[in-house]
Amino acid sequence: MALEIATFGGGCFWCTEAVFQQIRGIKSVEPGYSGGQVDDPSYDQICEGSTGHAEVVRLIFDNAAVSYKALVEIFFAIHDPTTLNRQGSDVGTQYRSVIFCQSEEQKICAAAVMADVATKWEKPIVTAIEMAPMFYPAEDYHHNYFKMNSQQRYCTLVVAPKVAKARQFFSGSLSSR
Ligand code: MHO
Repeated sequence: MALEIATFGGGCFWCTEAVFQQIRGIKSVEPGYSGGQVDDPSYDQICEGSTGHAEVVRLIFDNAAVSYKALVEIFFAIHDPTTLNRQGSDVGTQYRSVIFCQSEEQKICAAAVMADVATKWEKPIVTAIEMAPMFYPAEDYHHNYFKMNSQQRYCTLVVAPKVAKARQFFSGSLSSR
């Protein structure tokens, strides 16, 4: 077993956290901010949209149990990679589609999956693939947000359908936890 890090920005991190928490082989999912120019940003600053940071999740996974390629495939399946700085009604650079890589190998793998995914979309894919910059963990109340706030409106309307879709598409990869 070797632990590896993967970082994805696919819109609101309440969604991406809840999805990746379902997947076998992922040891931890941490929501946070990355890719901007402000040190230790707060959620309020992120919401203003001028920090340059994206909402991301940083995963620690066992690459003997789940491959990086499989995680990139899940990432592309659970968000819309064709809408620039936007996921549904969430608009702003904090919602951009981005893969922050730890190594040249991850970059090559992410680019290969993206090229494959591109054949399935009519519109061009706008996902950025970059080397991972500094990661800032989000405030505690964003951790396990969907689990803790499943009745909140955004959770029932936006997060729950994404989790359900992921459970359906990736039923073979679900964690038993
Ligand atoms: N539009 C949503 C986004 C939440 S997400 C953590 C809200 O403001 O509730 O950016």
